[in-house]
Amino acid sequence: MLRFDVITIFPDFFREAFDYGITRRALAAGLVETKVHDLRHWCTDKHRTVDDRPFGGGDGMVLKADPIFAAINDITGFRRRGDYPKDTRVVLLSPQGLVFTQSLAADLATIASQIVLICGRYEGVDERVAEALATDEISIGDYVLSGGEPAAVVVVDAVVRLLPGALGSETSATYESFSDGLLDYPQYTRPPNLEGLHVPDVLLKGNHAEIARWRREEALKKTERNRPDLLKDSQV
Ligand code: 9D3
Repeated sequence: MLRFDVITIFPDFFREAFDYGITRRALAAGLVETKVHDLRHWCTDKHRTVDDRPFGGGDGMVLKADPIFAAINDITGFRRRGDYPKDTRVVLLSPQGLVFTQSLAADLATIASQIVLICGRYEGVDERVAEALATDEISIGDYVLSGGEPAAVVVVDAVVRLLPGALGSETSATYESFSDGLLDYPQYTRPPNLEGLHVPDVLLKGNHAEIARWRREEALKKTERNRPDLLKDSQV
């Protein structure tokens, strides 16, 4: 059983986030459990303040460290990164993190029994969270989000489908990249003629060797066009 704990100032964001597809089935099957925690629960002042002005000056506000330290202590039972057992991962979602990949998802699915996801916000999070609490600092890509919440949903989805017993874990025996390092070949289904848009003839003829050759060729073309970076480290 893998347990996810999400720490956020927008718990409502996750209301139905895990209620679909493989995540829903994995939850129903008891493979995973997800708990969403409102960071304000650990804010003790009258106004439940989650953020404050940056030391040294500058624009914007910084998410305070002390409520996050209290939350991690309550949720994990431990006070510092060095104290967790090795199957506990505390992930800070921030634009400064390592870019999330399939191999990092596989690492989390294999090693962890508890994954705590801390959602960043505002201009940033007090760096002591990265220094002393987080085992991992993860970004989901080079674009600006308004917070870590969408990233948390992405990480949960990518990890859950790799759990043994979740549909998806058997279809992707090779975690390392997308199957052979290429993008998928184009797929078609009925009807064979949609308003004059025809399914390629080769797929209708049933010559499996020719179909395999066509698919590989098309996957290569698409990868060259859309993701030339993938070709550099694939052996095709
Ligand atoms: C690098 C941008 N920062 C410059 C001052 C400001 C900033 C922008 C967006 C600070 C925090 C955020 C909120 N984003 C996340 O918390 C975040 C994120 C993202 O923006 N992109 C990709 N992955 C992630 S994971 C968390």
